Amino acid sequence: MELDRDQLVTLYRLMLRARKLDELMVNGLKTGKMVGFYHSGQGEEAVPVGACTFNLREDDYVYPHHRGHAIGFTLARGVSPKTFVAMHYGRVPRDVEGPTSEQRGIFGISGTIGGAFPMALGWALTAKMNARSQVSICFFGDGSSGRGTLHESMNMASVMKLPVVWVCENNLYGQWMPIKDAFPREDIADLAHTYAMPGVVVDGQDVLAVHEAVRVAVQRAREGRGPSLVECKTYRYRAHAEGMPDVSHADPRPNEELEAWKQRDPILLFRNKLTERGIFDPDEAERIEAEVEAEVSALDEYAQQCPYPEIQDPAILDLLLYAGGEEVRS
Ligand SMILES: Cc1ncc(C[n+]2csc(CCOP(=O)(O)OP(=O)(O)O)c2C)c(N)n1
Ligand SMILES: [Mg+2]
Repeated sequence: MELDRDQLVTLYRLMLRARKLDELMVNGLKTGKMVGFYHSGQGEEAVPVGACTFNLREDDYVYPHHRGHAIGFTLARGVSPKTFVAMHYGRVPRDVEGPTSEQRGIFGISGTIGGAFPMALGWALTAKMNARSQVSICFFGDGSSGRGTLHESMNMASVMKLPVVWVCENNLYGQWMPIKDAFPREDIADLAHTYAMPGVVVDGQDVLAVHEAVRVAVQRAREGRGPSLVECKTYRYRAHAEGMPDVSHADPRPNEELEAWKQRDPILLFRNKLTERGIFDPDEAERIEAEVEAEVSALDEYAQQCPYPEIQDPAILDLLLYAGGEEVRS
């Protein structure tokens, strides 16, 4: 289905917003504004934005991937980023308008990778029992493709013809493990054959390709025809995680590989496409970029005005001091 001009521009704006907010987090870690650690999603924005923005209904269930701490997913679901920024700064969000993540079917992420599969399966079962054509969409990394939970859940979803769409965000590595050393086939989408469902591989840097593949899979699920698997080949620009004191491993990824993927940046590719197709007016891309930068710096200001939580538990206070600095104590 063709997206109209406004929809195309929206996809562009959402990817850019996700990128700039991710950069804010990475910088926030360096300056001590942000507490804890962070798994950057830079380079992978086309997956959440392409998959979730125009394919889902408000009452669908979404299990996001952890990169960018799900910012691309919540933005695509129309959730205000105020909560994301404030909470990453260790603050209590205030004056948040619009739907919460929960009201858009996002109920958090498990710290244990592989936990996604049975949760999404359960929501798909709920969707089927509700009989309102809802779908459950589950994002996972290549690194969890060896988890037993994946196989149990894919099997059961197929046997029961549950309305679930499995989307693999394959960035070729699970932490420091190259997927080629951990999975015996080239494509994770090949698992679809075993579990008797359609499986496709798409260019995860192409937001329209992701949108279209997920659209087909969602439609199939809504029509009661069961699950599908969509694999998006993508790449992360930054370390597995940053801000973690114990991350001492060297990044095994060759520099040339990283540089080659950066040439196919999802935002850059889409910007070129929209310019070539005459969708963008001459100055539009620059104007959008300036607007998004202004929004993000307003969010930065906003979050710094939000209060710290009342902390009663000395163990939590110690943890925050360790991660965030002395300011928390006052
Ligand atoms: C069961 C489990 N094992 C290990 C970890 C530590 N861990 C967190 S993310 C990650 C890598 C996951 O790789 P992948 O699924 O490919 O996602 P990516 O981080 O590459 O986006 C690992 C090993 C974990 N959270 N849960
Ligand atoms: Mg991975």
